[in-house]
Parts: sequence; structure tokens; C-alpha cells
Amino acid sequence: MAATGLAAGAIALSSAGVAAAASPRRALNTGDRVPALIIGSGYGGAVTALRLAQAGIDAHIVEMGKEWSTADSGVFTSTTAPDKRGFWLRNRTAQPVSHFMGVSIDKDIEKYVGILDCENMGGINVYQGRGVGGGSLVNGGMAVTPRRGYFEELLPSVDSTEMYNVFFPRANSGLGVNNIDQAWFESTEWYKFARTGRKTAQRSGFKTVFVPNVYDMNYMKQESAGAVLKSALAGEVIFGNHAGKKSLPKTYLAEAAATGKVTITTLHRVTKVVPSGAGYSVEMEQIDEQGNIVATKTVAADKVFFAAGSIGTSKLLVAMKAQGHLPNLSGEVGQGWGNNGNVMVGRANHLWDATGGKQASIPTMGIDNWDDAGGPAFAEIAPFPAGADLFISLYLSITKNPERAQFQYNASTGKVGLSWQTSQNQPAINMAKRIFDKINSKEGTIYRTDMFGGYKTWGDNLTYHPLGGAILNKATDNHGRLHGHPGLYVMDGALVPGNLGVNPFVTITALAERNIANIVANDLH
Ligand code: FAE
Repeated sequence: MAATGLAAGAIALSSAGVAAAASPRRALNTGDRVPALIIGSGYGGAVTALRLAQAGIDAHIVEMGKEWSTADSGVFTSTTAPDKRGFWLRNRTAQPVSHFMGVSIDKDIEKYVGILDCENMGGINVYQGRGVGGGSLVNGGMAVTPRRGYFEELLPSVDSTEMYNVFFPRANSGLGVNNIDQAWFESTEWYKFARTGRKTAQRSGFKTVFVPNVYDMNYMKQESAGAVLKSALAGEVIFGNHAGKKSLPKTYLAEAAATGKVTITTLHRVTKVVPSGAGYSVEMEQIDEQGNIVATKTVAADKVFFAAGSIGTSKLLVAMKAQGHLPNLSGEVGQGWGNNGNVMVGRANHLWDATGGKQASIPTMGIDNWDDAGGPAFAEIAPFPAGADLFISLYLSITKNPERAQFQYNASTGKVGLSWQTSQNQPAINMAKRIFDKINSKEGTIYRTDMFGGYKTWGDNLTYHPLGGAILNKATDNHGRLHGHPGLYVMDGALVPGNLGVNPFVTITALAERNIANIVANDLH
């Protein structure tokens, strides 16, 4: 009965049905024994759950965030005035673009298991999604397949022909990647900011490219016609979308739920994984919506899949090794972390280069300066949907910053830190400047210095793209099996060596598809 109900909900594919379908049949409890436990429900976790279930294996996801139903409007907080629902267990908001006119726009909020985490890791604030669907709940949906040459340079052990012929197409299809109708892009007021960004880039000789997305672009057109509930056109993105975006609960997780073989235990945080008998014992804390621990549980699992994201997976593995729980893990665990060269900046346009009072929240265009040997960079032309024309062009650059950091266990606090220093992002600034200094000089315009602090030009102390910490074919074998402890796997952004040159979730999804196919074929039958 339960399985049939799950399947029916998912096949309907309405957002309400899908949210219901992704619910656990029941939360895991102490004493349970499961064949496969997956830590985290982002891209790596969702792919793993689906493919295990299709292979006939019961898969149990443990997710520390809550389930965000998109059945109703009013579920997610607003972009311009976020409340407690916007942030993970903080007393004060931590907006990525933190200032306007040099004044902080942050405000006090109640502590709550909100959707976006701003995790301070010393020299950098790492933004991550929290909830069923992980980063897919909060990201901009930009769905980019990396350049083959750079992918081969980064991960030489991976058969790139197979990746580009099989696994990237599989990931793009599973994620529901689509493209904007270019004729509509050229005419709609909602993308004036992107056309202005393109025009100013092209006048300085830079190439611009359209970028695919998982936001349903036909839905967006209907939004502009006033036919459906507005989401992208209501400025929604980093605190959740009520409609339009094909986040994981509507794609991979819905398909996984439809098999009837996947459960998701929400508001449970995995804290410990130790060998036990032929498998592992997994400890977790159950939390309430204010983050208080209400129970601790221990579950036995034959196989454990780490899919807690680059930061979550790395922190767990480094702690388990240092505390002697998983002593045989490779010394490569915790190494090779990078911020994907992220740096943000705003420019002030002239009054005749308006960016529009109406801006879609979903980016669809980037400036491609990757071939500049002096400083490869790809800059997303980002919206700044403030509700009024502020003539601001905002950019999130992904640069080839070679700097890396390590996770380190601190025995006195029992916490895992990251060695990254803000100064390590200077190479990213230098690379981004090769684009924006040139544009400013050509246009006779200036940088905004009021958006990331008072008199601060660069958003250099934050990232949306944490990568690495358990690099493929170093900390793991060539398919994500952790060295030293059979039956443990890494499936998420921790596998990617610190930098990718493009937005990462398509690659994380495709690598998870590749690795789980090999694991199912060789380890589970
Ligand atoms: P992720 O999606 O972070 O999932 C990990 C999950 O594990 C989360 O749900 C956690 O709550 C959960 N978790 C962590 N620790 C534990 C624990 N101990 N116990 C239980 N659960 C745990 O990992 N990427 C793009 O490609 N295009 C974009 O346009 C884009 N825009 C972004 C915008 C924002 C604001 C942000 C924050 C990110 C953006 N990203 C974008 C990055 C993208 O979302 C990110 O690379 C992926 O979500 C990473 O996928 P993973 O599977 O590694």
C-alpha cells in the first residue's frame, strides 16, 4: 500500500505529489539495519538513491535539513526581506550581497532550520542548500557541461569519451536541462539586465554565451504572460522557488520515490560512521526545527554513501580518521579543496545602459574569457532583482584560481576547520579584473564599492561552489570507493578537484551517474 501510494504521487509529477512522494515511509530508528545508507539528499545523494533503488536495493537517505513542500505559495521566504526560513540556524541573516550603499542589509532573525546555510569556514563563507534536495533548492539552476579539455586535465583517470557520450547526456536528461528561447530573451524586459551585460562585454571584445538551465523556460514565459504563479519573475531563487525550477525533489528524487524503495529521514544529522561487523554503524542526531538535539540514534548499514556535499563529507571523513573511527582512510582525505575560483563584483552602468526594474532571477548568459591564458575566467551575468532599476551589473566569476586548502581536525574543539585564507582568492580577483577593468575602461564606468561592505569592491570571501576534500582517484579509487574501508563511498562535490571552470552540479551529477553504475555492477550483485 505504502509503495503504491508513493509511486502514484511521484508519477503525477505535480509539485504537491512529488513533495509527498519524497517523504519517508518512516524515519530510521535505533536498531534498524539497512543495505544502503546515503548521507545527504543533494545531487550525489539523489542519483545514488535512484540508481540503487532501480537495481532493487533499498536505499535510505539521511538528510539534516527539512522537507520543503512546494505545494503552496507562501512556503519560502521572500528574496528581498528574508525571515527565519531563509537561513540555517542563525540569529542574523547573512546575505551574499551583504550591503547596499555601503550599509549592511542583514537583520536579526529567529534560529530555524532554514533553506540556505552560510557556513563560516575561517577565511571563507560557504553557501549551501539545506533540505531535501540540497543545493538544488537554492541554486541558480545554471546547468553547464564543462569544457572537455579542462575536464580531462582535472580528472585524467576518467574515461572522457564515456563521460561525454553517456554520463553527461544522462545527467542533463535526468536533471531536465533546457534552454531559453532566444527570440524571447531578445525581446523581454525581464532579461534587459543580461542584454546590457552582453552589450557592454561585447563592446570590449569579450565573447558571451547562453547558458542552459534547469528552470523551466516555458514556464517562465507563461509567468511573463501572467498565466501562472510567478517564481523566477518574482525574484525567487536563493531561498527556494515556489514553481518553475526543476529541483531534485521534482526530478531524481521523485523518480527515486516512485520505485517505492527509497526513504528519506529528515532533520537527522549523521555524526559518526564506524566499522561494525561486516558493515558500518552510523550515528545520527535528530534535531527539531530550532536545531536542538532531540534524540540520538544508531543504525547499521551494509554500505554507506557520503553525499553530504564537499564540506559535509570532508568534515565527516576528516573527523572520523582523526578520531580513529575510520583509521585506514587515505591521507588524501581532506586535501585539495577549492572555491571554484568564485568572486563576485558589481559595476555601475551609465544611465543610458539601464538594467531594468524587472529582472528574472535565473541567469542565462555568461562572459566566456576562459581562453585568456593570462587569466581564464567565466563570468555569469547575474540578476540583481531589487524591484527598481539600479543600473547595476552584477557578476559571479568562476576563475582558474589554482589555490587549494585542506581540512584539519582540531582535537581541542573536536571540530574540523579549513585552512583557506581570504588572501588565497587574490588570483581570482586578478583574473576577473582582466574582464571588468577592460569593460570599465571602455565604458568609462566604475566598480560598485558598496555591495560587499563599505568601500569593498570584491565579494572575495564567499563561495557558492565548494569542491574537493575527497578527490576522485586520490582519496577514493577511480569510482568513489574510499580507500581503506570497503563499503564506504563518496558520491558528491568532494570528488571534484577544487575547480571546474563552470558551475558544478551537472558534473557532480554525471560523475555520480558514472560511479554508481560501476558500484552497482561490481559491488552490489
Ligand atoms: P549538496 O547539494 O550540498 O547536498 C548535500 C546535502 O547533504 C545537503 O542537503 C545537506 O543538508 C546534507 N548534509 C550535509 N551534512 C550532513 C550530515 N552530516 N547529515 C545529514 N545530511 C547532511 O551537495 N551550481 C550550479 O551548477 N549552477 C548554479 O546555478 C548554482 N548556483 C548556486 C547558487 C547558490 C546560492 C548556491 C548555494 C549554490 C549554487 N550552485 C550552483 C552549487 C550547487 O548547488 C552545488 O555544487 C551542489 O548542490 C553540490 O551538490 P552535492 O551533491 O555535492
